[in-house]
Amino acid sequence: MEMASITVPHGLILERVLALEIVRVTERAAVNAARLRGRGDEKAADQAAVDAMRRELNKLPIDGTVVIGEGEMDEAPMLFIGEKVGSKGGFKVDIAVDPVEGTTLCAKNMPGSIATLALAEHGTLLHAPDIYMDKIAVGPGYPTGVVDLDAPAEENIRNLAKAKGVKPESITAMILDRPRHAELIAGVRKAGGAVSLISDGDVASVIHTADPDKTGIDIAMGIGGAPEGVLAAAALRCIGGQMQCRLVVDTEEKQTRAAKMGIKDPRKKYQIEDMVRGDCLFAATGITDGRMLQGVRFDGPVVHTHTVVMRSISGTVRWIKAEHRQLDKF
Ligand code: VTB
Repeated sequence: MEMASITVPHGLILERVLALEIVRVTERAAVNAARLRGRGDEKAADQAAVDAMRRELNKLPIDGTVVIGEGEMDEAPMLFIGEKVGSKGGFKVDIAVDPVEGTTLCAKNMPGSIATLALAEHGTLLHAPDIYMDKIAVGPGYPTGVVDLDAPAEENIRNLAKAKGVKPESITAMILDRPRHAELIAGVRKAGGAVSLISDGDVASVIHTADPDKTGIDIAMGIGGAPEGVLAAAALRCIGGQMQCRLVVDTEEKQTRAAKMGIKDPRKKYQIEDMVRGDCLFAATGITDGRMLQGVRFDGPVVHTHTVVMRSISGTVRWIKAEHRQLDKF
């Protein structure tokens, strides 16, 4: 009997396969972290997710290097920067991980915690130190430069509203609830916009901008972690949208750290293509319920997970709801 065949260009086979394989990685990290939801122990939840992620990454046919991870040096228990993962011998890739984005959200069982990772061609991801990064992001469909990291918040809200064809009152900005954002928040409100404050989890806030009708979020703004900035850029590279970022290098010590990671101009204004220079895959699984992803649900012998996975090469976004019955795999 003749076997049916699927025609996939040779160079894309692995990447297409990996798009589904990385779902297993974030699913398992999310389930392991979710078991520790609401226990007040951020470290334990993070470690559980890291262990699951590492175990699953090591099963993939990749020669992977963690470039955005949990520690800047050889911090053995975590997925540290420079750590090699995968069954080796395969596709050479760089990996950005945040096994629990929003560890506090998970520890307090509050909405918005996700397990996330991005995988890209080797040498194409920005090696960002774990310092702050100023960010601004909007979803697809707007003219290039509709908002600008260096423009006042009022101007950005007004320009975005104009481009969307609505009044500034219909624009909602998602911002981390931090004292450092007092001026930014005031600026958005002064222009007439609404502010949706979050206590953690600014990777998700950037992704929300890609689907404002569903999430209610038009723009993500403010200072968060640089590693989270690179992960969010990978997601937007897949779904479209605009993002501008700049590292906050305000001490000599940070400047040295940035330089050590190969950053020549610490004041550089990054566009998405500067942070993710080639094709990438991005996946996120909900740990706790959020605006876009449901959290892990434990239902007797069945565990439910909700994942989004994206590929930049095709722009395909898949929402995967999984029911897991073989629970020893976690
Ligand atoms: C953000 C947020 C993260 O850190 O990057 C934030 O996305 C920034 O740091 O979930 P501060 O908490 O110091 O403001 C997190 O909240 C935690 O990593």
